[in-house]
Amino acid sequence: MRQETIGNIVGNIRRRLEALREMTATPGEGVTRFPFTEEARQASEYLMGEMRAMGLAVRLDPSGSVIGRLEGERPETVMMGSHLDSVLHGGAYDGAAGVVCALEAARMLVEDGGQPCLSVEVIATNDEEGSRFRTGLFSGKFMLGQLSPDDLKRQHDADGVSVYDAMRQYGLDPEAAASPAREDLRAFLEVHIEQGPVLEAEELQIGAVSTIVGIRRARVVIGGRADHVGTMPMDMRQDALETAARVIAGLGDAARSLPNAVATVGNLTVEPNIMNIIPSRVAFTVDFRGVRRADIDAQYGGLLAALERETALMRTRYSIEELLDAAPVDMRPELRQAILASCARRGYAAREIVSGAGHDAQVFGARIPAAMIFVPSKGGRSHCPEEESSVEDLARASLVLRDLLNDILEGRAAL
Ligand code: HGY
Ligand code: MN
Ligand code: MN
Repeated sequence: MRQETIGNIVGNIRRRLEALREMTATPGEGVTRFPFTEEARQASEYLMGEMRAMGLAVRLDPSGSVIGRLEGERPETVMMGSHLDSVLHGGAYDGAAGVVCALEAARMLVEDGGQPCLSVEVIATNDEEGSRFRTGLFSGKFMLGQLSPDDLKRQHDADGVSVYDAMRQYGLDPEAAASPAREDLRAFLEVHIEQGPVLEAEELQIGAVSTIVGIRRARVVIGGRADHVGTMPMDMRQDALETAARVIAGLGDAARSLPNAVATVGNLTVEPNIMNIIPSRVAFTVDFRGVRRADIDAQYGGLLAALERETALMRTRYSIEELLDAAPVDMRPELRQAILASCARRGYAAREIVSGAGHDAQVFGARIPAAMIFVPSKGGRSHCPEEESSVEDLARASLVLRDLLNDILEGRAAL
C-alpha cells in the first residue's frame, strides 16, 4: 500500500466539497439538495464525472443513488459512501463529506493497482434525510427490498407530489422498488461528520461509532372546529392547537426521563392560522430517538396515550401516520476495532462514540456488517449553513477508511 500524505488528499476533498456546496436550491443560504431535483441531478452528474476520471464503472442505480464500481476477483461487494441529499438550508458536509472521503479511499485503492479480491463500490445515496417526503433512509431501504411501489405512491411532499411521480419525472422507474433486494453486499462503510459537540470537546480526531440510535417518526393531525375566538366559551370549543400544545408539552420531559433519548416536534402547521378563528386543524411531526428500542417505543406509547387523553378532554380528534421506524443498530465490533487500530497506528486521537444522528449505515447495518468513522463538527453544529469540519480531519478519516477497506479485502477484519 503506497504511503499517501494528508496534503495529497486535502486538495481533492476541498475541491469536491466546494463544487458540491454550489449545487443547492438556496445559494447563499446553506445547502438545499432534495431528492429528484435539478440540484440532485447536477451533483450526481458531477460525481459521475469524478468517478469515471478515477476509472470506476459508473451508474445511477434504481433508487437514484450514484455508484462507482471497481470490479474485484469476486462479485461480492464492499460498499462505502454516504448521502448526497441535504436538509433545507443545511450544511456542506452532512453526507457529502462521507462521499468525498469514500472517493479518496477508492482512488488510493485504484492507484495501489491490482484487482481487489472483492468488488468495491463508492455510493452517494439518495434521500437519506427525508426532508422532502418526510421519510428518509430511502436508498438503503429501496436497495434492500424494504419499500414497495405502493409505499412510493403514498409518500408525498408539501406540494402533493408522490415519491412515485417524482421518481418518474426524474427519469427513474419506481416499479423497480419491487425488484429483488441486492444480495451481493458484504459490508457498508461510512465516514460522516459527528454533528454534535463530543469529539471537539474532547479534542479527538476520529470517532468509531458503536451504535446508531433508532428513530421513529410520525405525522399527527388534530381535527377541531373553526369558531369565533370571542364568542365560543372555553368548555364548548374544539381547539386543535390547544390540544396539540397539551400533547406536545409532555414529549420533552418524557425523553429527559430516559437515557440517551430525544424527542422533537420539528414541523407544525395550523389552519386556518388566523388570529381570531379557533384553529380547526393542526398537523405536526414527531421524531423520537434512543439507543434502546424499548425507550423509543415508550415515547411513542406516551404520545398515543396523550393523544387519546387530550382529544377526549378537548372534544377534538386525531389521526397518526407512521413515517419511519428504524431500529437502533450496533456497528460491527470487528470493524470498529479495526478503525481504532488504524487510528492507533497513525497516532490519531480516537474513541468509540454513539451516533445520535441517523445514517444510511443503520439500514445496511441491520443486514450486513457496517462501520462508521466520525470526524469532529466545529461547535457541534449541523443541519445549518454554519456546519463545518476540517478538511484535514476528513483527510485523516479517508486514510482510516482506506486502512479499514484494506483490512477487509486482505482478510484481517472478519466480516
Ligand atoms: O435525521 C438525522 O439524524 C439524519 O441527519 N438524517
Ligand atoms: Mn447525514
Ligand atoms: Mn442530516
